[in-house]
Amino acid sequence: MSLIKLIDLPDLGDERGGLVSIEGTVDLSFEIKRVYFLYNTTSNCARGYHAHKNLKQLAICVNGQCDFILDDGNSRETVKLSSPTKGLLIENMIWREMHNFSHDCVLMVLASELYNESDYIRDYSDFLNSKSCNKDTK
Ligand code: T46
Repeated sequence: MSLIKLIDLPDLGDERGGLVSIEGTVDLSFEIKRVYFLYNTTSNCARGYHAHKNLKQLAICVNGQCDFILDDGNSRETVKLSSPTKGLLIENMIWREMHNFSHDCVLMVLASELYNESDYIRDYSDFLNSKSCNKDTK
């Protein structure tokens, strides 16, 4: 099964321009508790390099483009986000990296939880260990 789960976000726009609406628990499997966005990302800068223990997120490139790498510890896939009508669903316990931000990229993220640094796994070996521990207890 692919790690890349893209959600189509209907464009409700008209001749005046685009409009996308996202309703937590209606369009998403989680309630939206936090919204943040990345913008003015320095060229050639990569971000992410972590996984979350519990957090689920939907990432939408509302302007410009960037690449996401998702990794579940077994396989690694890349997807380019370049449309405000496509949302990338990122489940918990998925390692993510973001690369190739265009200068005009605005990456908006809808998150299922408030910010909590203890939910981050920022070391790749720790991530792989946590994945294999989860496997062992199943
Ligand atoms: C993710 C990817 C897609 C906060 O204080 N509150 C927040 O809501 C966020 C998101 C970050 N921060 C602080 C934590 C760090 O001191 O802002 C600083 C930069 O965060 P970080 O280095 O984690 O940023 P990215 O771009 O590597 O990752 C972010 C999110 O943190 C992460 O959850 O999945 O975007």
